[in-house]
Order: sequence, then structure tokens, then C-alpha cells
Amino acid sequence: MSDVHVHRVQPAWKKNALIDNDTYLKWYADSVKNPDKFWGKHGKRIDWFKPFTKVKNTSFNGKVSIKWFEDGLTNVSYNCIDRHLKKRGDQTAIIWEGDNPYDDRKVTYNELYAHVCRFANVLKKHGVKKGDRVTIYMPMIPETAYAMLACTRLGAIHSVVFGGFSPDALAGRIDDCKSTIVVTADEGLRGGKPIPLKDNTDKAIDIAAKAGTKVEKVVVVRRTGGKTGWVPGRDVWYHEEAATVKAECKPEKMKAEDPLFILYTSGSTGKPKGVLHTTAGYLVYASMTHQYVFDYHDGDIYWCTADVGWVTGHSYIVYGPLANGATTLMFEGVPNYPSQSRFWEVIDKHKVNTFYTAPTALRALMGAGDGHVKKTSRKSLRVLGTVGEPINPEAWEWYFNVVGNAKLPIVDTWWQTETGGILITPLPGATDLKAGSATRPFFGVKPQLVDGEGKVLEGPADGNLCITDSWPGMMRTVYGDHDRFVQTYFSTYKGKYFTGDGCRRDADGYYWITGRVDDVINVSGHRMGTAEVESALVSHDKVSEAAVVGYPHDIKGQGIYCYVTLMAGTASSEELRKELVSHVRKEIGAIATPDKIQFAPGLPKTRSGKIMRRILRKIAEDDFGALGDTSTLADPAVVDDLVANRQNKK
Ligand code: 6R9
Repeated sequence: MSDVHVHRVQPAWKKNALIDNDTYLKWYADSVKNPDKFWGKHGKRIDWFKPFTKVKNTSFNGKVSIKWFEDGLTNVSYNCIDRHLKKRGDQTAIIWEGDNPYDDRKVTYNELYAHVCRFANVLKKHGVKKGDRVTIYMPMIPETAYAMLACTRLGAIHSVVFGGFSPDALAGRIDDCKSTIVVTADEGLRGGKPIPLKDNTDKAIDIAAKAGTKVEKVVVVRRTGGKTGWVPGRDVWYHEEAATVKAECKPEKMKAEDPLFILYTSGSTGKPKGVLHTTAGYLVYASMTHQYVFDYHDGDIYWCTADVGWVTGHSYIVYGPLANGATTLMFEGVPNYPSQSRFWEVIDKHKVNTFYTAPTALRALMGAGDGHVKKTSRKSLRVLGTVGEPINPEAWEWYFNVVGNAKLPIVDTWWQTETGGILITPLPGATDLKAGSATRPFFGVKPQLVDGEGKVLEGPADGNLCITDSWPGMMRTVYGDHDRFVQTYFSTYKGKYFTGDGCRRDADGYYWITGRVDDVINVSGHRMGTAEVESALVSHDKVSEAAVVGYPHDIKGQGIYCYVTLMAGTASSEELRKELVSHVRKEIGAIATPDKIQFAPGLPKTRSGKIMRRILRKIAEDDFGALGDTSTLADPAVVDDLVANRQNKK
């Protein structure tokens, strides 16, 4: 191997792992040589009401059409629950760990069945049928999983909206998919603080109504018992409704390509897109990656710390693990409450074997000191994982040495909302590790690096990451806007799925994701379009123009740096700066809180009026010695002012 930091697969792992290196190489070769045969076999890992006879029917050209297992009939909730009942009805399906360490719950597969059936019957009672969109705006409690699975039981399409989003952001998502029913909770609880989910929902419903979507029903789960507003006739308590319905509900027979869920995600332009995933291919891919990437064995306790509001929560808290009959831990709280040891205490308390988290959390905990980790045992752990953003080698080595005592494999898993499941990743028993590399493609995944002009780069190279052929878990379209789907993902490099990520391939064929090459930034593992933050800023009546870029941030990965031009005659002030920060939080949510705001009399533009973001990025990085060519600027003098007033002086 060419790099210094190589951690070889340890001997014990070679013996006990599901996949060793020879198997990886063989399966990978088979999967790309004959995808029909490979996926035809692995498509049978889920149960079918009617087996498929066709496997792959996909094209990345022209109108782009992606179909897998298209003539089969199945149901996701059946696969995540019913089929396990005979063998593991009394096994724990969900371990719930509350925000407060004294608050926890275990839910068996039998109980899960009853809860999901009841939830489905409540939704049905209020008119939800196959194809309807159900918005789920919930905290991290088991009822959220029940609601998702209940939708899949009925064939309704869920759209889970992260509980940290603002009423405006929620309203936009309700309106985009014309969802007339919302499932929420009175309040969420994180780090000891209540989050007013129902009140936010009420506000969102008013905003959505003005945009033309009228929400008819709100199903409210009682979490804290906190006071909320109430609209009689529209709002119902879940626990009251659940008591009136049966704990049996037949799963709908769904076509493989029937929509399963919509999940909104940020792109480089415009409003967030409704990424649409469909039924069978998604489940086959989520469950298969969950099993092999985490080397999941029967009886393992598996914990992914993501929120179900993100794709990681969909695929690797709910669908992948439950389809595999696993025990999945769902955590309501935050990594540093009540103490910096919380993650490691939860691991000891529930004897967690697999732990999957984000680099940003690791960097924050690393900063708090090793003592918080070392005072815990962590001896149940077998596999560590990361996701969401590039992990810097220092954080990787800390995770490896301090958390894993230099014994455990780390799977650095690269994937996206659009991909449905993990695409580039080590397999614990097969892949030698290098700190900071996502290593090699999963079965059936064909990565390719291209340069800016689309020329294919071979061997060791640095370029833009594309995937050249379809895999079962990928998104099928942008909800309601197939042209946008084709335009966003298949037009930059014709006939290829373009990921938006930059990537390096080394001499061993290992992939190193270098971060987004478009106007998407990654703040604490949360993906955000700079355009969204800009449009929030310019919606303030004192702002005339705004440009937003990311800059390197020790804990968050990237911070949000905003250049703001005020309306003529408006004076800049500390108060206005604070007002703009809270305005963005109100428009999008706390995850979009600007880190730096620089008031700028003018922005650097080309003569045709294009903002030169390259220059803004450099100034935000405090790297203005390397501004490059500024001769095409309409007014080069603005740059001097920007440099003089930069907000990130090192
Ligand atoms: C699953 C998820 C996707 C973007 C992706 C990339 C970044 C995710 C990564 C990673 C480096 C990893 N990303 N995993 N970068 N190494 N292991 O995070 O989905 O929220 O859609 O974000 O996150 O830039 O393009 P999503």
C-alpha cells in the first residue's frame, strides 16, 4: 500500500467477518459484470408477495429511467416487521434512549407490529390511502418509526422533516408535495430543552395555506405534556385515536417501483428538492449495505446516532436494520448532555456492538478531552462508523485509538440522500483502512472520476466523482419535477450520475472524498445550499444582496460566511448583524445559523454580473494572498474593501 497510515484487517476479523477480501473482490467483479444475476440473487433477501422476474431496467441517458425488480410485489413494513415475528417476536426491535438518561424503553418486534398496525389504522381512519403524502415532523421517539412504517404499510408516501427546521422550512415542504396530513408531537426534548414542534406545525400550516396547501389533519403524539395550541376538528391526539382502533392492519401489496418516501435535500440552486425513493430497490439496498458494511450478526446491538429527519436515519436507523431483524437503538438526546461522556455511557448501558456517528460529533468530543471516553468501558463495541462529511485524519485516529482502543475497524461510509444507501465504504473484515479514505465501492457501484470537461481520468487522479451505472437504492426522480432530476444529476456529464463531490483516487484504487465542488456546504454534517441561506438573507427588508460561502471550521467542518450588502441608506450595526442571524434561523432553522456576517458595500462581480465566489471563498478562508486573477472584475476596488473588513482573521 502506498500511504503510511494503513490499518490492516486484524486477524480475528478475517475469521469472523461475513465478507473477507477475496469474497469482496469476487462479489464486486460479479456485481459489475452481470448486475442482473447479482441483484437477481440479492433481491431475494426481502420477501415478495409476487416474485420479480425482471431485475434491472435502467438508463442514465435521455429522459433517465430507473426501474428495479419492476414486476414484483412487496411491502416494506411487512419486511421490517411481519416476516420476523415467528423467529424473533420477543426480540427487541428498538431500544429507545431518552434525552434524560433515566428515560428509556425497549420495543419488541411483536410490540412493534401492534404499534405500527395501530398507527396505520389511525392514519387510515383519517383518510390516508395509497399514494397520499404524509408529513412527519417528529422528535427521536419510537412513534416516529411507527409513523414511517405505518405509511409504508398503507402505501402512503412519507416526507419526514427534521425537527430542527423552522415553520417556514416545514411549510415549504408541506406545500411542495401537497401533503394534507401532518404527524407531529407536542414538543421534542434535546439537551434538556423543549422544542415546540406542535407550535411550529401550527405556524407552518398557516404559511402553507397561504401558498395553497390546506392541511386537514394533525396527529399529535404526546411526548412532554407541554402546553400547545389546539384546533378542534383538525388536531387529534395520537394516544386517544390509537385506543379506538385495532392492532391489526393488512399490508398493501406494493409494486416494486411504487414511491416509498420523499426526503427534501439541498442542492446548489433553488429550493430543496424532494428526493423520491421507491419501494423494493431501496429496501434491498438499505438492508444489504446495513448487513455487510456493519458486519451485522444476529443478536448485535446496533446504534446510529443520526436523526431520522436525515437519510441516514431512514436507511440506517429504521429500514436497513429492521429489514434485517436487528436491534436498533434510537437516541433522543445530544452527545454532550448531561455530560461529555453520554455516547460512551449509552454504549455501556445497552452493550452496543456497532456505533455509527458523524465526524463533527467526534471532533467536538475529541476537543472535550480523552478522560470522558476513558472512564467508560466500551468493551461491547465491534465496529465503528462515520458518515456525513469527510473525516480529517486526526479525528479518525482519535476515534480509532481512544474510542476503539486501536482494535476496531472504522467504516467511513460515503453516500448521499440521493443514493439511498452507502456507495463507497470499507467492509470490516475485508478492507485495510487508511485514515480519511472511504476506500472502495460497495457491490454494484461503479465510480468514475472525470475532469471539468468530462474527460475520464484513469488510475491515481483527482476529479469530480460520477457513478456510471444504476444501483437498486438510488433515487428515481425529484418529486413532481423529473426534468429537474435529469438536469441536476445527469446533464453535467451526459449519461452519468454526477454526485457533486470532488474525489481523489490513490494508487491502491482507494477513494478519498474531498468535499463538494458545487455551491453546497456541509455544516456539522448538515447539507445546505448557499443559495438557501442567501435567499433567507435577502428576504430581510434591509438586505439588498447577499453571497454565502463555506469556510473551514474546526468542529463543524464548514462554517457559514455571509457577505451582505445593505439597502441604500441603511447603516450597518452590531444589532443588525444579530437581527440577520436570527432572521436566517427563523427562515431555515438553527442549523443554518450564520457564523460570520460581513457587511460589504459591493460584491465582486464579473462585467456580466456574475458574483465571483472563488474570491469570496478565499477571503472567507483568510487566504487572500491567493486571490488569483481579478482582472475580469467590473470593479476591482471592491476586493480591497472586502479584504480590509474580513471577519475571519487568523
Ligand atoms: C449520507 C449523507 C451528502 C454529502 C455528500 C458528501 C458528504 C457524506 C461522507 C461525505 C466524505 C463521507 N458526505 N458522507 N463526505 N466522506 N463518508 O450524509 O447524505 O445529507 O445528502 O449529504 O455529504 O459531500 O455529497 P446527505
